Amino acid sequence: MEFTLACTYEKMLPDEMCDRIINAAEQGKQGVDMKSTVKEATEKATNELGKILKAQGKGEEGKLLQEGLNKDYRNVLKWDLPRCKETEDIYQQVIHFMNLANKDKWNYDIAGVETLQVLRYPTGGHYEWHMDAGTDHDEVYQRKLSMTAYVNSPDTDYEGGELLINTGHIDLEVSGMKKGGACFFTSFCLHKVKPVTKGVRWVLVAWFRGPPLR
Ligand SMILES: O=C(O)CCC(=O)C(=O)O
Repeated sequence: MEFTLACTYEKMLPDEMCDRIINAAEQGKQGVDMKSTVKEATEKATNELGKILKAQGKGEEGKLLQEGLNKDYRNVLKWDLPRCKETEDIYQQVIHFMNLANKDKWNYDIAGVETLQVLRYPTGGHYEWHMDAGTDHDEVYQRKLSMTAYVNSPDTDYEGGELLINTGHIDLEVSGMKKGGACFFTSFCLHKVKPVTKGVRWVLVAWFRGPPLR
């Protein structure tokens, strides 16, 4: 994609890594818990449960439950993919490509990557317009670059679920992506994911941080 706000790579992750990422998420307790609980509980009960989990020190699980309630805005399940021995090769690959993209397009000062996340969009799953930068109060390191990596096949595994990036005057559709491909974009772009109309969309997402822009 020839555009200064975004940059794509046809193949960032080998198929074996893509499959490992989905398997890790499918076996991950957090996402499974959220899926079943949100489906079965009423909104009020789920909200209460979220508060209880937070009070028990399970803040992240509580937050996930409460976020999961707002399905009009974001209907997706998420899992963290913590950095460890088993995932280090995935982190290295992502960081390597981020460095290529950054050198090619932005030359931002990047200090590190947040914990990678795996997202599962079911049929009907979507994510409304939002911006990744400026969503927290970390004044030391700000989000500068965002990434979506396609870990299943947009061609054969699902329909819809297109990533759109707003350029200020058009909504740029990230098209032609294959399993293992990746799109990097500046974290201050508004972006959204259109509803998945058939199948399930799996992606790996990342945010890269660095000192404030000057
Ligand atoms: O699913 C995607 O491609 C983008 C996800 C996203 O926008 C986010 O997690 O902030």
